[in-house]
Amino acid sequence: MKMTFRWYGPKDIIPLNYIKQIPNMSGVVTAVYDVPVGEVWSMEQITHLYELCKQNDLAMDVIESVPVHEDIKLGKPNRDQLIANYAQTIRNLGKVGVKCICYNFMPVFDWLRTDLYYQHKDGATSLAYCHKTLLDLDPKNLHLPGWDESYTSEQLNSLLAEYEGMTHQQLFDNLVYFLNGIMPACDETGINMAIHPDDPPWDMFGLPRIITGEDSYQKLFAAVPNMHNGVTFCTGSLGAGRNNNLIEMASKHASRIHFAHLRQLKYTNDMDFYENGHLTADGDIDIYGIVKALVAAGFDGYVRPDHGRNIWGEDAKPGYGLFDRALGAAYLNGLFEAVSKELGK
Ligand code: DNO
Repeated sequence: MKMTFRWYGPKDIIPLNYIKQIPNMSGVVTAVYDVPVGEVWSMEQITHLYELCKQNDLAMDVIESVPVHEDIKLGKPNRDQLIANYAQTIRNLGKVGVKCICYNFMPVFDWLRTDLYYQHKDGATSLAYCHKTLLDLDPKNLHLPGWDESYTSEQLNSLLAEYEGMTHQQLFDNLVYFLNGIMPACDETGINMAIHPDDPPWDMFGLPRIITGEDSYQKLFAAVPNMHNGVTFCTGSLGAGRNNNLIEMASKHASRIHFAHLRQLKYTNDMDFYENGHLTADGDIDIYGIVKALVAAGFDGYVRPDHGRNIWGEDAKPGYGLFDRALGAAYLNGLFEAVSKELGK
């Protein structure tokens, strides 16, 4: 396992050397943030980021994310050019030794939460999701917590209209078309693609979501058997789907799990949850069991602590403070060490 930490580039308030001070931290997971989606990331931008990491003795093996243009998800005629651009970004990233790219294929919205400052009794805050609150929102006039509002209402309306009537199968076919288009670049560079599950793993505002659990994994690997077609195993996203058996999935798909996001959820009813510290006892996700399943199955990919709480007065980007993620990393390090020794791995 290689422990990593998400870093939002030079504008992140967390300095790289603080990240380096976390025990066993091998590298950061980052991205070039100032390129419009669909354009090629230049060598100059990539090298700049790479050098910053290197100066702090941190690897930049994992990119999260190279975003996929909506026209690729929609299967529009200009997708071939956009896919060629994506493949060029993969080749450019390969030149500085990147090994893994995390991406998602969620239409329009990425992860969705209804509260970024859910209050815990001890004064900590964390992200939370309430399905009823979400249903009451108007997708055409959204001001969601965490939503970056990069679309104007007009743009959002016309984008949502373009997706109208799109089936799960059509979206899936567009994903397969995209993957087949970029696999040659992955074969050349050795870069693994790691699709992030839909978060939460159910349809939103009538938009199809297709990476939600075991069935999606089977379908995805059957459609594109190339081993560079893998996943980001996000326990928080998959774990929100109450039917997903994460231990079974981890053990069955370890060779396709190029990257693992390990985090905790506490269910509050059938669909709702809040996030918590990483400890197994602090929620409904068996982090210990999942780590054990991964190690037993020979997992040797990248891991990062995922969303943490805001604690100790830190005023951080929700989910992405230093303190609780560092505690998460320390806890995960301990689990991996204990389990690996116990299993003789
Ligand atoms: C949220 C993240 C996601 C993830 C993307 C990957 O905290 O896990 O935004 O980075 O879905 O493309």
